Amino acid sequence: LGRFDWEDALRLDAQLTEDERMMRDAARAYAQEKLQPRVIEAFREESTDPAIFREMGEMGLLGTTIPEAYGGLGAGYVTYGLVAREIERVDSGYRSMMSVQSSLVMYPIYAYGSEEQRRKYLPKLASGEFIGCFGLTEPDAGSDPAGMKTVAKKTEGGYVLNGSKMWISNAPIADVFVVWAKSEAHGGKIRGFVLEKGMKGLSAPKIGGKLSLRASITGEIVMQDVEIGEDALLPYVEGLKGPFGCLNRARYGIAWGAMGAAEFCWHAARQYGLDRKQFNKPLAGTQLFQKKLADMMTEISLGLQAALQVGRLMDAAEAAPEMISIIKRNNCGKALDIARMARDMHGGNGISEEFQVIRHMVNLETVNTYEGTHDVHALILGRAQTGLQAFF
Ligand code: TGC
Ligand code: FAD
Repeated sequence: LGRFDWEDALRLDAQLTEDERMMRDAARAYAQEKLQPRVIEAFREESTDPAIFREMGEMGLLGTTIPEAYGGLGAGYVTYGLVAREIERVDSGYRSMMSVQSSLVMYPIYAYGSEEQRRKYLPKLASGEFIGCFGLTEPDAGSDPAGMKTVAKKTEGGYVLNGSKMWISNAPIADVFVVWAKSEAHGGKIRGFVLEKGMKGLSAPKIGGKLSLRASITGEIVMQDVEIGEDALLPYVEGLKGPFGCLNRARYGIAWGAMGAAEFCWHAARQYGLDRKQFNKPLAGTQLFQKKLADMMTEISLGLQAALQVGRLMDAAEAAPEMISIIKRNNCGKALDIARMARDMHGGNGISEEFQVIRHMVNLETVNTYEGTHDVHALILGRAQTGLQAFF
């Protein structure tokens, strides 16, 4: 009979390659040594240090799956997932900064961009010299991005963009904006455009007062007669499958990341229960406490196995979007439940920034909502098995 390691219950580690383990360990060391010491203050002050992008770039954490020729790491999706898990073990906001840059900005430029666009943007995005953002959501189009109002009108040498985007990660500090708009010249179809900071008519005001994901800056993108050349159009994709192709990758990374945040909360609750005595014995020695720890261990072990399986299928180019909906939805929902449970198990200390579980808890509210809400992924999965769409 085999040995049981409570921290790696289903032996995820043994299912990884040497290279995957190495990259995971490097990401863990960076996250624990460089991100962990600044996160409590960053969250309290609602401040985002742009230097984090350059640090992540140096570590090879930006564009993990983008080929080396464009400054990426040329690694697989399991590696990308492992990195997301380590970063989000510290804070969902830091993972958000990393996954927007990698999956929502570098990926579309790589997959849908011209060779000139790839060469112009990818190496600087990979090094963190450029910060990127992805504008799909609008004030009146969230779960239903097809309802977007942003339009691109054809001009002689290019396009003029008008519209506004809402809830955009990284936007106020971004150099590069991947923006989705309905293009009149393409029959009203959704097309992607790459905008740059400083363009006339383009602004990205910060959204203040967030009580979740405070270490990751979020903004609007306002476009008032922004004139761009033909070379700003992403030439090789048309329709909603453009942004969804990016979202598949980011949602997959979130499924791993949410498990990292959950693991932090689980480990913290376990340790707290071992250290804290009430009624003359450690809390961890009570049945209710142990039942909660057992639930946490079980859900995290299953969630990680599912994410690994989808990652292997992504590396084999065989993953379906519905598989990604299963793991994004379930892992985010379970991580949120686990964070709430860990908060409760810490008693009064659970609401203090020092113990960190409440920060993870409020962050996971956002993670459960963005990139397709928990319920929107349920509708995707309901449609997949009944053939009936229940969105409207
Ligand atoms: P529907 O009719 O289902 O599809 C329209 C077209 O898109 C294609 N498609 C996909 N392609 C690739 N991958 C996917 N996952 C795809 N899903 C759909 C589909 O084949 C079709 O193509 P075509 O060629 O036939 O036109 O579209 P619908 O309008 O009915 O959509 C419904 C729904 C709910 C599935 C969709 O709109 C949805 O997923 N809504 C959620 C919106 C969302 O996820 N927004 C995310 C914004 S970005 C963000 O949150 C970043 S936060 C990042 C961070 O900080 O970490
Ligand atoms: P709505 O779509 O209005 O949904 C509200 C509620 O109604 C939800 O509970 C939802 O599940 C439910 N609902 C919606 N439709 C249905 C239906 N048909 N049936 C039943 N229930 C339904 N977007 C970007 O483009 N880029 C980013 O970088 C980005 N970063 C973000 C960062 C943060 C901090 C946050 C909070 C959001 C970010 N988003 C980003 C936006 C995010 O993707 C949207 O908030 C999300 O898709 C939900 O859209 P909404 O907020 O408009 O909610």
